[in-house]
This record gives sequence, C-alpha cells and structure tokens, in this order.
Amino acid sequence: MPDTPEDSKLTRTKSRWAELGRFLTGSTSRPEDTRLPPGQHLVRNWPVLDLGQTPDVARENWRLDIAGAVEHPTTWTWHDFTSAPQTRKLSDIHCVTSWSRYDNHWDGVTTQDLTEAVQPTADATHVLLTSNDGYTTNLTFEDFTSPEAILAHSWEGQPLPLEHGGPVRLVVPHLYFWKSAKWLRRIEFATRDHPGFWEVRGYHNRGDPWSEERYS
Ligand SMILES: Nc1nc2c(c(=O)[nH]1)N[C@H]1C(S)=C(S)[C@@H](COP(=O)(O)O)O[C@H]1N2
Ligand SMILES: [Mo]
Repeated sequence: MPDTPEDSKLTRTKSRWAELGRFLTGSTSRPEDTRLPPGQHLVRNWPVLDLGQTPDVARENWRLDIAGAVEHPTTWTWHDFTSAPQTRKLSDIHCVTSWSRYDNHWDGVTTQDLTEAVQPTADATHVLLTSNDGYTTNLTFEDFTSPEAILAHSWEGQPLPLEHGGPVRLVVPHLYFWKSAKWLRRIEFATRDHPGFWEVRGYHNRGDPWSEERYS
C-alpha cells in the first residue's frame, strides 16, 4: 500500500522543489520560432507522474459529476460521455518537472461542449477538478474552457492507459500538466477559487509554461 498522498516521497520531493525553485531559468521570453517553453527538455517516451495510487474504475461503473454553479447539474455515465459530441485534438505536453512531449492526439469531449451541456451560471468564475485518487486541481473558467482543452478517453487512437488517467482525464495543453487531472470524477463550477493539491503546496495557481509559472 503506498503512503498517503500527504507524506509520499514524491510529494515531499516536489514540495521541496517548489521551495528551492528547481528548474527555474529566469527567462520569460517566448521566441516565436520554438515550441519548447523555457527550462523544458523534450522526451519521446511518456513519463507517469501521480500520487502513487492508480484507481481502476471499470467503464460500466464510471461516473462524472458536473456540479456547482450550473443550471443543469448532472452525473454522466460512460454512455452519456461517449454520446456527447466527440472531438480529436492534437497538442503538446509540458510537465513542471521539466519534460515536454510533442504531438499527442486526444479523443474525447471538449470542455467547451461539456460546459455548453450544463450551462454555468453567470457568476461561475472557476472550476475545481476532483479525481478518483483524491487529487484536486483548480482552473479559471477561461482556462478550463480554452479551445484546446478536452476530456480525453483515448490517446493515439487507443483507450487512455490506466496509468495515464483512464478511463477519462482532462487535458489542458496551454498550462503545466499538473492541471490536467487524471481519473476525473467531478467537475465543479464555482463562484470563487479553490486551490488544489499542488497549488496549496508551493505550485503556481495558474501554471503557464511560457512565463514559467512553476511555483507560487
Ligand atoms: N488524479 C491525478 N491527476 C494528476 C496527477 C495526480 O497525481 N492525480 N498528477 C498530475 C501531474 S503532477 C502530472 S505531471 C500529470 C502526469 O500525467 P501522466 O502521468 O499521464 O504523464 O498528471 C497530473 N494529473
Ligand atoms: Mo507534474
């Protein structure tokens, strides 16, 4: 049995990196001719990063609550999710631990289509994601509904591997990858910000890789 997320070795190491400012280059320029954000290096593999617990939810038992400041709160089953409009997106991954991975094809439901389905109220300003491993992360409404963001069930045309957040994870490619919640269980629209797991442990509240928003 892994340690609780609170005192796992990785959590302690990453909290320490936040204190030390590990991987910060101090560069905030965005050269037009490169895809790679400052302080990042390219990898060809796809590393696994999480709190050390891999929840295994069968598709027939999978549920996604969409709640909070919305006109039509709902709980989607797998059937509901796969019956919603399906989209393919192509994007790069930028992890705060300094690796980036180009050209990932994701299939699923865009956050814009999901948002359209539940009709957030006019005062909804933020979104809090909660996952089946207890992980949480927060986004502004605008970042959550960015045009490239998708709730992905497939990667490279295959079902999303369990270790990468299957059956369904969020992908918000314009922010560091910790904002992309794996094993998604609940999406809560809110009228104020609720900092998530890493955001209360020294990581930046927004996490824009282009301006190196690694730590708070
Ligand atoms: N549910 C959940 N989602 C999570 C995490 C987690 O621990 N639990 N870790 C985040 C972090 S820190 C990163 S870098 C990415 C890693 O995704 P990957 O393992 O598919 O590369 O998932 C993010 N989403
Ligand atoms: Mo991460």
